[in-house]
Amino acid sequence: METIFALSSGAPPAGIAVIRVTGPGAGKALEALAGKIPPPRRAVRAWLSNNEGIRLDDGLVLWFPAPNSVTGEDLAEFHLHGGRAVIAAVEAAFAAIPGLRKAQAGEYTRRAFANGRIDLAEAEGLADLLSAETELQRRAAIASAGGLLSRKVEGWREELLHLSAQIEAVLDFDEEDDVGGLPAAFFSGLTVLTGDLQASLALPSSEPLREGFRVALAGPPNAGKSMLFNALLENEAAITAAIAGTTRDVLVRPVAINGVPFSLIDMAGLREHGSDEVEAMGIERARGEIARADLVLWLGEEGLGPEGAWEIEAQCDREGHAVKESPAFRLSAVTGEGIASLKTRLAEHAAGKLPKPGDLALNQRQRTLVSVAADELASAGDTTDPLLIAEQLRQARLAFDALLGRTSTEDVLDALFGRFCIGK
Ligand SMILES: Nc1nc2c(ncn2[C@@H]2O[C@H](COP(=O)(O)OP(=O)(O)O)[C@@H](O)[C@H]2O)c(=O)[nH]1
Ligand SMILES: [Mg+2]
Repeated sequence: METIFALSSGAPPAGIAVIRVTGPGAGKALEALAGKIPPPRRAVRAWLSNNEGIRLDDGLVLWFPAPNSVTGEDLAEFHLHGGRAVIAAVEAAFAAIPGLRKAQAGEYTRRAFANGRIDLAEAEGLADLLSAETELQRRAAIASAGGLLSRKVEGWREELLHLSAQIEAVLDFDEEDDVGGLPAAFFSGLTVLTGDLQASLALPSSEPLREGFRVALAGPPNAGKSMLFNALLENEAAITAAIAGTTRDVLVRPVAINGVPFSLIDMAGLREHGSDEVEAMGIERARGEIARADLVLWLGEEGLGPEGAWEIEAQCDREGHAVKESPAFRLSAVTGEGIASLKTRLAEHAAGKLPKPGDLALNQRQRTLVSVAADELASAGDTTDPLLIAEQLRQARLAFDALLGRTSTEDVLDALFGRFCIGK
C-alpha cells in the first residue's frame, strides 16, 4: 500500500492549510519533517524542515495511528500557514520521501471505504455533504453520511437473514418439497419486509435535492416571464449545482430560496406558429422543459396552461394587463408586489416534494437495488417451493450487500469516488 499526501483544506492563500498523509509511511513522514511522532490525537507544535535541514514552516502536527483514523491507516495531519509557497515546499518535502506520492481525487475516502471505516451509502452521503449548497441539501446529506440509510439496510438485511434461517431449517429437516413446514410467521415477516422496502421506494428520491426543484416559467411572448425570472433571482443566493443536460436556449439558474434548492427555467414564449425555424426550435425545447419541470408557473391565458400549473396574473401594476379570474398569484415584477409571497409558497411547496430532513432518500443506484430486493421478496411471497424461495431471498440479500458496497464493481467505485476532490 502506497502512502499518499494531499492538501485537504481549501484553495490557498488561506489562514491555515491542512495536509494529510495516510498509509504505512505516514509515521516516517512525521519524523522526517517534524523530527518526532507526537502522542496520538494531540495537536503538537513543531518546526517542519526538509531533508536538507531547511526550515519550511512552524505548524501543528497530529498523529492518528491505525486503525483509529479516518482512513483506517496510519495518518498524520500537518497544519501549516496557508500560503502557496509554504504548501508547495512542504509538498515537495513529502514527494522527496521514497514511497510517498500525491493523492488522487477521493482517494482518502476510498481507503476509508476499503478499510471498512465507512460503507458505500455513507460515502455517497459524504459526497453529497461536500457538494451541499443549501440547508435542505446539508441536512439530508449529513443524515446519510451519518449512516441513516446504512442502518436501515442493515436492519432489512438482518430480517432477511432471519427469514432465510427459517427456510434453511425447512430444507434441512423436511422431506416434503413444499412450504407446509414453514410457520405462518415466515410469510407475515416476508410481507412486512416487502412493504417496508416498497414504502422506502415511494419516498422522494435524492436526485431532485441535488439538482434543485425545477420551476419553469411559461406563457406566450411578452407575458413577463423573463422579468419575473429576474425578480425571483434577485437577492437570492445563486448556487452552482450541476444541472444535467446540454447548453440550450433556455436559461436555467440554480438558486436557493429559503434554504430550498431550485432550478428556475426561463424560456422561449409559446405560440402556435413561430416566426422562423430558430424560434420554432426554441418553442420545441420550451415544451420539453415544461414536461420535465416539477412545477410550471403559467403566465398565459387563464386555463390554457399545462395541467397542474400555477396561474400567475403578471404585470398587475400595468393598466390594461390581462386580468385572471382566480389566479394563484397576482404580481408585478416591476413593483415587486406579490413576489415575496410567491417565493414563500414556492419554498414550502418544493420542500414538501423533496426529501424531508430525517427521511430516507434513495439515489438512483440505491433505488435500483432496493427495487431488485423488493421484487425478489414479492415473488418469494407467491412461491411455494422452498428451494426457489431460498434463492429469491439470497438474491435480495445480494442486492443489500451491493447497496452497502460489500460487493461492488470497480466502475461503481470509480464513479462515486471521482465525485470527490483531491484531499478528500
Ligand atoms: N409594468 C410592467 N411591465 C412588465 C412587467 N413584466 C414585464 N413587463 C414588460 O413586458 C415586456 C415583456 O416582458 P418580458 O419579461 O420580456 O416577457 P417574456 O417575453 O414573457 O419574457 C417588457 O417590455 C417588460 O418591461 C411588470 O410586472 N410590470
Ligand atoms: Mg423572455
